[in-house]
Order: sequence, then C-alpha cells, then structure tokens
Amino acid sequence: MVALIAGPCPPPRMAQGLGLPYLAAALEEAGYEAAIFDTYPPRQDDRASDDPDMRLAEAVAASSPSLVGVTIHTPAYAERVHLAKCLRQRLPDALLVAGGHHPTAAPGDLLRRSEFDVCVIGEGERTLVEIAGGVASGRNRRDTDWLTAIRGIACRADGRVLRTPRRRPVANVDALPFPAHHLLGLERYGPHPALGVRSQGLLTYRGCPARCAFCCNPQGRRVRQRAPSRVGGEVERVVRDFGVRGFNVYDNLFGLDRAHAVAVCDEIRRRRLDVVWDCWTAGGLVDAELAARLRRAGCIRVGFGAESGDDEVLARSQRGFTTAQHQAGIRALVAAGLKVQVFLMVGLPGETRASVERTVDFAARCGADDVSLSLHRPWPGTAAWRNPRAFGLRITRGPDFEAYVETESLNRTALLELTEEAVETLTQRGLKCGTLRCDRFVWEGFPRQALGW
Ligand code: B12
Ligand code: SF4
Repeated sequence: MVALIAGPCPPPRMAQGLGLPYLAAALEEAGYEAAIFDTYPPRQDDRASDDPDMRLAEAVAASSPSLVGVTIHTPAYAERVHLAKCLRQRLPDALLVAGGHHPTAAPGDLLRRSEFDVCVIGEGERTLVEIAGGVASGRNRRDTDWLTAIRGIACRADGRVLRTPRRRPVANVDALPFPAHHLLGLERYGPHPALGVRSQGLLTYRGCPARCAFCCNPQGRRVRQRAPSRVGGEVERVVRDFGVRGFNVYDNLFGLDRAHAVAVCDEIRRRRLDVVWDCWTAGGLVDAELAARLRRAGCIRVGFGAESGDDEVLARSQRGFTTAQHQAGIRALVAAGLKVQVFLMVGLPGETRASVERTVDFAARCGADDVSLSLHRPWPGTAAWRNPRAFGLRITRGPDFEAYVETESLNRTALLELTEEAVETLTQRGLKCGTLRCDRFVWEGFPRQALGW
C-alpha cells in the first residue's frame, strides 16, 4: 500500500493539484494499491493529538503503508519537515519519499534536515512505480543500494547525499493513465470560488519553453501535448463518473500552440458536456478567434500572467512578452465575454518606484475584472534564486527557505509598502484587487488552529 499526501488543507477541499492523482493512477496501473490523503483529520475527541500533522500521521499509519509519498511546495517546507517527523514516529519502517517542486529544486538540504529517505526529482510517475517495486520486493529504507539504481532520485548513501542520473520526462504523455479521481473523495469537495461548481484540474500538455527568471518551470522546457481526444475523454469521464462540471486547466500557457488549443476547445464542445472551466495564459497567445472558441467550449474565466506593467521589468525578468502583447491578449479575452484575472508582482528584476506606478496603471487600464498583485517571493529552482546578481536582485534567505528580494533601488520594506499601497490604490479606483497570501500561513505563524486544522 502506498499513501500519498498532498499539501493538506482545511475542509472543504477545492480543486486539487494533479500530481498525486497522476502518481496514484500510475501506481494502480502497475498493480499497487494507493490512497490519497489531502485533508487534516479534525480533532474529534480529547485523546486526539493537538498537532494536526500528528493526527494526519496517525490516519496514514492506520492503513499500514510501506511507502509514503509527500508533495512539497517551498512555502510549506517547514511544515512538511515536521510532518515527516510525525510520520517517522508512527511508521518507523516505511520509506518516506518527497516529491514536487521543492524536493526537485533542493533535494540535498531536505535529505540532510528531515526524515525523508528519498527525493524524487521532476515528474514522478515512472520513478515512484520503480520505488514501489523495490519496496514490494522486500527492499527497505536501511539498505540504500537498491535505491541508487533508480534514475531521477536523491537519497542518502554512506552518510552522504547521492543523486542518481537524471530521468527524462515522459515523452508520450498520452501513455499515462487518467488521474485517479476515484481516490480523491470528490463528494467532500466544495464549489470552486471562481467557477461556482465543484471542479478538478486538467492538463492538455506538459512543459514550458519559456525561461521566466522567477519561475521554477516545473515541467521542463520540452512541450509534450496530449491528444485532444484524450483530453476530451478525461473531461467526459470526470463529468459522467463524478458529477463534476468544472475544470481548472493548469497548462502553463494556454494557446502556446494555437492549433492544439483550438483542437482541445473544439473537442470539449463537440462532446456537449455542459462544463465550465478556466485556464492560464499570457501575452497575445489568445487572439479574438481563439477567445471566442474558448467561450463556446465553456471557458468562463482566464488567469492572465502579466506580471508587470513595465516593459523593462518584463525584459529583465525574461518574461518573453511585452505590455502591448499582454494588453492585446486581455482585450481579446474580455471582448469575447471571458472574465479575466490579471496576476502582477512587485519586486521583479529592475523594479523601481516608477515601474510599480506603471504596473498600477496597467492594472487599472487593462480591462481585467480582477487583479491579483503580490510581492515577488523567490523560489529555489528559479534562475533568480540561482544567480540573483545577474538579475540585479539581492535575496535574503532564512533557514526554512523563507526568502525575500531587494532590487537595485528598493529594499525589502519599500517593496512591501509599495505592494500594499498598490493594492490600496487599485481598490480605491474600484477594482477588485487581492494579493496571494497563502505563504503567510507558514511564514508569519498564522495560527492554524484558528482555521480548524
Ligand atoms: C494547482 C496548483 C495549485 C493548487 C493545488 C496545489 C497542489 N496541491 O498541487 C493550489 C491553488 C492549492 C496551489 C497553491 C499554492 N501554490 Co500552486 N500551483 C498549482 C499549479 C498551477 C499546477 C499543479 C499541478 O497540478 N501540476 C500538474 C502535475 C501533474 O504536476 P506536479 O504537481 O508538478 O506533479 C508532478 C511532479 O512534481 C512530481 N510530484 C509531485 N508531488 C510528488 C510527490 C511524490 C511523492 C513524488 C514521488 C512525486 C511528486 O510528480 C508529479 C507527476 O508527474 C502549479 C504550476 C504547475 N504548472 O505545475 C503551481 C505551483 C505548484 N504552485 C506554486 C506555489 C508557489 C503555490 C502557493 C505557495 C501560492 C501562494 N503564494 O499561495 C500555494 C502553496 C500551497 C501549499 N501550501 O503547498 C509554485 C511552486 C513553487 C515551489 N518552488 O514550490 C508552482 C510551481 C507555480 C509556480 N511556477 O510558481 N497551487
Ligand atoms: S512563468 Fe509560466 S511562462 Fe514563465 S517559465 Fe513559468 S510556466 Fe513558463
């Protein structure tokens, strides 16, 4: 039995990332039993631990897994290290495997400082199945020789961290089974706030050829498309088997390959499924015609990664788009009747007071319905993290990957104040403007109990 743990959330759940459902499907296809744990068990009586991670570890241990996999995003680093400690207490012999963006970017640190036995680097389907095969044949966590023969991992060997040769991403993504939605307990899910109905993630391709300095580009640079008929088949199955009518398309840039995007829209429409969905794009990748197709296929909302209203900042961030391209894309989407939420950051390479003003102006003028304006948080695995000086940034790092940036002309306090002022200005101008604050739960000690976790 393999237990997989996603970044647990307080109930009700909303659209889940697709990593664990894809991993679980690959395990099941290979003949292994898998379970997904994505919510902290509530504290039902006085005997239950106060610590939500310990309650989760106890719930996982009740199914006696020999292998436990945990997804880690950087802002949750310290919490997942603590979770691993709880898991180790309850499951002294289970192999603890970490995967996802953080272990991919910084496996050595995680292995040195936590109870995890293995970090899986990059896409995990093939790698996890091989690890599960080893565990099923009686291999254990104390003898690491067998692990060193598996590509695409980091593990401890003779007291050192050892990285095995790289594993290439799955070339034919159509060969992967559909995500294991049946393991998610979809009846517990609440409606997605932007779609108004229960929703699930969906990918029409993996990869991103762009090189944005602030992004860890989780899927590698090579684009691997799914056949539109496979995408349509997955949508149809989720609607039919689980009564879910909403989809969050997690493609990095919808419209990157126009012909593929058109074929996906047409395929969804052809199946007459009465679904609503949203997706992410940037620049002028979606023009008027593609926007109209999106609308006809059930797309009602688009997240738009404009990032800055200043061309110099965009160029120094290697964003690959100009403000004029962003503006054209937003206009086309709005004209087609789609709701657009534009995402912007403060603190990118080359940021100055004047460039922040241009970002505020852009947000106010661009025609989007909603604006999300956040402070740039640097992630390991990004070009900016690896070589901040090349981007004119200074990055101060804390022990648990809490990090903040300073630009050539703006220090941390100034950037934070400018972000807050910008949100206030836009709100005063009548725009719906928010900021991504999820990371504060972790970094600023937000009392989790207050959320009922
Ligand atoms: C959907 C999504 C969410 C959802 C669901 C999150 C989730 N549980 O996955 C929500 C809205 C909750 C969310 C929240 C946040 N997210 Co988010 N999110 C995404 C998004 C758009 C898609 C994820 C996805 O499903 N990908 C498709 C699947 C197939 O790929 P995958 O998740 O990478 O999984 C594969 C591998 O990574 C690996 N793998 C993953 N987990 C594991 C576990 C094991 C055991 C193994 C072996 C392998 C493995 O195998 C998987 C299959 O190949 C990504 C961007 C992206 N394109 O991936 C950002 C992304 C993951 N998010 C990111 C961030 C920063 C956040 C937030 C911090 C945002 C914020 N400031 O609030 C929060 C943090 C949440 C938390 N506490 O952990 C960053 C992560 C950067 C980093 N270094 O950690 C990303 C990469 C966006 C970006 N480029 O900046 N997010
Ligand atoms: S921010 Fe988007 S476009 Fe840029 S590298 Fe990351 S996934 Fe690609």
